[in-house]
Amino acid sequence: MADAAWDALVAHAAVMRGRTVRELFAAEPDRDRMHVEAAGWYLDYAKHRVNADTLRLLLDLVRARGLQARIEAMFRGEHINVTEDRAVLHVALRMPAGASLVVDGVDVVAEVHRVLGQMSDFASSIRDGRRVGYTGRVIRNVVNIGIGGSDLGPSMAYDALRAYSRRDMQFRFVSNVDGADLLEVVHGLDAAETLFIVSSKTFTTLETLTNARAARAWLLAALGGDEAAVKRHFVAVSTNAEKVAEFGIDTADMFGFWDWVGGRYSLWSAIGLSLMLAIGPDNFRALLAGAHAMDEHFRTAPLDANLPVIMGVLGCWYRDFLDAQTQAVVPYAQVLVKLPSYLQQLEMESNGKSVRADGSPVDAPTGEIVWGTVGTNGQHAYFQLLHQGTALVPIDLIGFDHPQPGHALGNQQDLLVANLIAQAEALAFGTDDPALPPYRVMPGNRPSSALMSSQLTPFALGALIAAYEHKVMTLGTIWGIDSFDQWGVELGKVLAQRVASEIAAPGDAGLAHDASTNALIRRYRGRSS
Ligand code: G6Q
Repeated sequence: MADAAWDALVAHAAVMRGRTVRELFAAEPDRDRMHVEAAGWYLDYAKHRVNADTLRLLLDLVRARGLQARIEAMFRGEHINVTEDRAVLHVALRMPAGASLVVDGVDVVAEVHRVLGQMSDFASSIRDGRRVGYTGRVIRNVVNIGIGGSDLGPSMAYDALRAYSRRDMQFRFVSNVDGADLLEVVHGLDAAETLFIVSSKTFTTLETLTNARAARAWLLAALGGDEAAVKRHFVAVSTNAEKVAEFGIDTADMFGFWDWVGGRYSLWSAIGLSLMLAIGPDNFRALLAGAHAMDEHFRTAPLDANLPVIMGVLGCWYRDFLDAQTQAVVPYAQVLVKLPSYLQQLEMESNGKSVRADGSPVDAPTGEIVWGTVGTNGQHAYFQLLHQGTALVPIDLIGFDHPQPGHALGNQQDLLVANLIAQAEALAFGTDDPALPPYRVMPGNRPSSALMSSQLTPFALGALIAAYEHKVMTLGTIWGIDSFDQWGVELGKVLAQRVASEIAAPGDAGLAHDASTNALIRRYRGRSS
């Protein structure tokens, strides 16, 4: 994009490409000042291939692209999701009771707290055994049925916060239309003690509705076939009351949300009901409070002390000026095992776009390919490429000072954190021994951030996820794209329908795809039984 701020970065990158992290530390020994704190998180970005000039130029760019005005527009409820003509208000989902945000004549914060109250009452009635199943048995198993944004958030957060959950209850998540997923999830569960939460914003998603119908059949087969059992064992999270009623779920047991909540931004809404059932309403509100603290920081902190903005501009630096294609996320916390997948959706669905919001094509690379697994496991696998491969991969290393309640075991936390710190150092500085043969040389100059917090509490998790959400918005603003639509994913929702009907249809007439697709359909139809 031809503008002064961008051109200045192009020129600066030509110089910085030739400079190593080792040289940058030699020139600026006080690089430990390159950190920022927000909502209980400490971000160390000193080991990046940037200096003070780089940061200044990147912040000039976000200023030139109008980030602050866009943040204010989001918080005012303007329709910044232009292709769907919708407001983007996941930040309203974590505003405290008593705050007010009026959009199109409706106080959305009041609405949010009404639903939060409904969720809390329901969760409490299940958790303390007041609301029982069809046969009068207490509910001990909760199964969330949803996919994409209606699955990844609650299942990631449940894993992350299991230390805070009801240990005498089971929480499971089914998403894939592969029958193996549902069958394994219900395996060993007693239907009389099982609650299904059908989570679907549209209540039309093929995978979720197919699984919900199969779960209903499983339940009815186990409980004698009385349709009345469905109302005792199924609740819905959706924006579509008509479809929910059609399914046989009492709309009094429907937990609503709004079109201004995007699927991948919906963990904070009623989509988090399964999580609330697991960790309880107070912990769920602490999660929201953590996210809100990060929201306030993002909205008010100066750009050079703004944690999500720093994360965003670093992403832009590598993607657009140093030719990196991917971003690794490595949490040093086993319970964050699903965080890389969650962030994969958040970042890639939001910023995997090649036209700007005004319809014009982008003229610089957008969208980071996000991947990773937990440390230390990754160190025994793909870290080889990170240390000695040819690809430039910026890495987020995420860690905690203390284990979660009940997870302390000897000095294992010290070892975990020692690994995080040692990897960051080795990636940045490599080996410095001229006697080593070439295959043992670690070149270093591999950038990473360390994101540290005291403990993985609900508050800390909320703040972390919100930081990534705002990183995504920062990047989307630089690139001028709509980070809140997902037309490529929408396409996937209709693509299979035609092939599924052709697979089911007898005879070969009417197959009008390309030769390869036709052959695959014929081959599958002709499979031996
Ligand atoms: C998220 C996406 C997508 C969506 C799922 C489920 O931003 O739009 O992952 O969440 O396709 O959609 P439903 O909740 O409507 O079933």
